[in-house]
Amino acid sequence: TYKREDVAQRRTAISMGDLESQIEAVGPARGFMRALIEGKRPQSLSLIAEVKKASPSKGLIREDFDPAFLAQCYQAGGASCLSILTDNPSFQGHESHFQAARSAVTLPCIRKEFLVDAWQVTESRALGADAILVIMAMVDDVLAEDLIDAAHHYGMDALVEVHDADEMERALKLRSKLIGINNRNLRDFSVDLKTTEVLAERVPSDHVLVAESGIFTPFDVQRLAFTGATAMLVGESLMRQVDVTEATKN
Ligand code: IGP
Repeated sequence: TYKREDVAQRRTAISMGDLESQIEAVGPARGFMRALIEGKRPQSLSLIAEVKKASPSKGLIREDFDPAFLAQCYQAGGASCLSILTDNPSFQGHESHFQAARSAVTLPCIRKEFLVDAWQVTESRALGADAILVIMAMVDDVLAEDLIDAAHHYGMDALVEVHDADEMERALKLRSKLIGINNRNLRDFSVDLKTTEVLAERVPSDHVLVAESGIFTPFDVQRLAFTGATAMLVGESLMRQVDVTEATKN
């Protein structure tokens, strides 16, 4: 609900005309889903590397937090796409983090934000977003479809995030072919890579699958590569490294 109030406030502060000229200025969306497919290597996964300062479960993750620098490290390390948190206060993110990170690289970037209104999709594009996140646990099917339609209208991709079989079933009826399985349970923050292993079986081969959260070791990656996933979304384990470029390479 804090998100709805937040959105209502920003919506009155920013005119549609301003957003449209910002959209002109950021240039066309970079192909997010396409980059994930092209970045996939045999027996491995393409990487969406996340710029994440803090999380609700772990608190502050990285002290020296410079979104533009981190984005450059990720690009130099071979990531295919970036994910940048804008949510505040839970993740200590900010819209400016997104803009700084994206303008420092050429990689497609997803805005990691809790979307509760299609207006936020327009706002995301104005910030430069190449993709948006649709969390099935937070939206009904009508809103989910609205968010996806709005994303596609602006040439963006929509990553539809699920955590259980019921959400997966709903997600597969939607118009986006990009599905994310979150290994983290948003209720108690526990993570289990089995979530991807079990739910991946339901994903048809014309969809692109992203395994999200709780990925730390090369063994984790290997395990997920067997599920048919195309990509992985990694935040914390990279954010905790001193040399982010080197860590991204591994
Ligand atoms: C990254 P991790 O465990 O590697 O830091 O997880 C990403 O999957 C996680 O930040 C995430 C997320 C979300 C954050 C997945 N879905 C939805 C905010 C909102």
